[in-house]
Amino acid sequence: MLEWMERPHRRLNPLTGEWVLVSPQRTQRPWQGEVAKTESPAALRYDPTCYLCPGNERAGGVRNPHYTSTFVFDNDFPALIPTVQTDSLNEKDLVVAAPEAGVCRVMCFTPRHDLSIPSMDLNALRAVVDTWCTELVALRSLPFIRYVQIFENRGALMGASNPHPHCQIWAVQHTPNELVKEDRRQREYHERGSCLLCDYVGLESQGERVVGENESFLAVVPFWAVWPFETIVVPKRHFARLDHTTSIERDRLGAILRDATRRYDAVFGTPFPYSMGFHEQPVDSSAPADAWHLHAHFYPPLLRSATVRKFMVGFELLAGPQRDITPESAALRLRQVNLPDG
Ligand code: H2U
Ligand code: ZN
Repeated sequence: MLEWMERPHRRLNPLTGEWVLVSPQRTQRPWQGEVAKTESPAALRYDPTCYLCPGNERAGGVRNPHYTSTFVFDNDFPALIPTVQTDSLNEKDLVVAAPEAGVCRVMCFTPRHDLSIPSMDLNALRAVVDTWCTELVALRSLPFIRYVQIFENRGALMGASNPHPHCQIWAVQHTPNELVKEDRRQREYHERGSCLLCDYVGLESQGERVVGENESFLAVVPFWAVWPFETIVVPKRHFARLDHTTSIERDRLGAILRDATRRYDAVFGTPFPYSMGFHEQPVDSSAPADAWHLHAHFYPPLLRSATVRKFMVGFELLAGPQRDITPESAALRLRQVNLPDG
């Protein structure tokens, strides 16, 4: 591997079949990046102006209950609505459109306005995992739903509209692009006789790209990571969907998410923005269940400090992604960062 760290190369993302350019020679200097403290975490436990806090009125006029754990509601400004239509548009296979139905939900992780995954306790995180599972099962059972995407946008940099800890859940009528790719790649890999991510976990265990782990989950900067500090969280046991987790696995999922996000926050001494979400087997998957391995992706944009982010521009926008800092050095930083007590 060592000689690969000194010359430009490309790496394959086996989950999508896409390549990423890696230019490690541009960052041979050891990293002593500044640790700038900027945005400090929201201090208020309850914010009377927050539309997600318990008892407050939302932008759409509905009042939140005085919830004490997680709280899920239908998005007041949904991107999709559950009306199924059957018409379509196709002019010479060039101007093509099809209707899309769906359900958009918003989920508050906790009534506490000032917390986030890294500062929540394990019991509260367990409630989050349980609620994710309940929502997945309920939404997946709707007859027109083929895929349910849970995602969290954290931080204004990633477009989060509110610091109150929350995520979104979109259930959609057609399997989205990223899932189509992952579905096909996992099916094709499985045709050789084993699961892609089971095999990958085997290769990465205890390795140089590991960020953290517990008995049930591995957090790793994948070999093919595009974003500087991108990670995936993968269960060590094979299963295709979040609600297939056992009780202890749900506790350990909360723990690994907490550990991973605490590491992120410690890297630049700032709440690390990211988009994260789970990838599960789509309802109309082309692959058998033993080909599909649930996982979570974290896509964080920061590169060198709390304010210096990676831009996907130029070559990356027009041709394909590229990175300088290697996944191995990003993993080392995340693994060795000093975590605050707690
Ligand atoms: P983001 O922070 O990821 O944007 O998620 C917040 C969502 O909450 C967003 O989709 C919805 C927005 O439409 N929302 C409501 O449903 N009700 C409100 O009162 C404000 C925001
Ligand atoms: Zn709030």
